[in-house]
Amino acid sequence: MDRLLPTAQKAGATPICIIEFCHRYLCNGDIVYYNLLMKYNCNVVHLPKVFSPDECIKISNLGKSLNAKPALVHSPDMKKGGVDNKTRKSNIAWLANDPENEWIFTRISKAFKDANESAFGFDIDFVEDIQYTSYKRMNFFKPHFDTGTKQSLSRKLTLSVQLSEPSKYIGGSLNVWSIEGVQSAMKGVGDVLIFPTYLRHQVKNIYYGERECLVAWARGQHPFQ
Ligand SMILES: O=C(O)CCC(=O)C(=O)O
Repeated sequence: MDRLLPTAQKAGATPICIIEFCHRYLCNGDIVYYNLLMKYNCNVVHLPKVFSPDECIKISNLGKSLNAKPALVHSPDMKKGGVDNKTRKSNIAWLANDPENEWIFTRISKAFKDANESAFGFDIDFVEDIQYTSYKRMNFFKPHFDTGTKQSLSRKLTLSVQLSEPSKYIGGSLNVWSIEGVQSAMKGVGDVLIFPTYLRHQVKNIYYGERECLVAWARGQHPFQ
């Protein structure tokens, strides 16, 4: 541990803060994340009203037309993902980057670019297919990371767009463990949260109604390692 302190100091973070964070929240064997937290900042960026309410209704209708299926869970030792109702319960569908969806990709790419320039400075050059997600009553996504498996090591940033009116559901907060503590995504329609994929995050249980969102990831050529 002492060996790593100078790296943290060079990175400008408070070492005690990072070490406490890593000890409390990262699992055994997560030295890769530990090193990442040292190397990169742990900011989260809130961008209000990236999509208008009408646009969110349009995206919600599009998502509903896609016949969303139960979401899978991936872990480093799994070849293929599988359904794991103890870790993740929600339905998802994928939006391909085709001409019909271009306006959504353009807006999301701009949000990534703005946040990256102001807060992260990662090398990012590509937005994956976008995930439409619907959480109904008693759905959730337990604490997890969005990078770590071989396929996801070049994923740098996660973005979530709130599509549902906050009055339409109870629960369902998106919480991210940043270096400053747990941060909750704003719940306004069209609000966006962006954070590094190596930060632990969760979606709390929904007690009533439905929460819909879009989740997108920006990749860069050089994987986190
Ligand atoms: O529902 C969200 O806003 C985030 C979902 C999430 O954590 C994920 O898909 O990795």
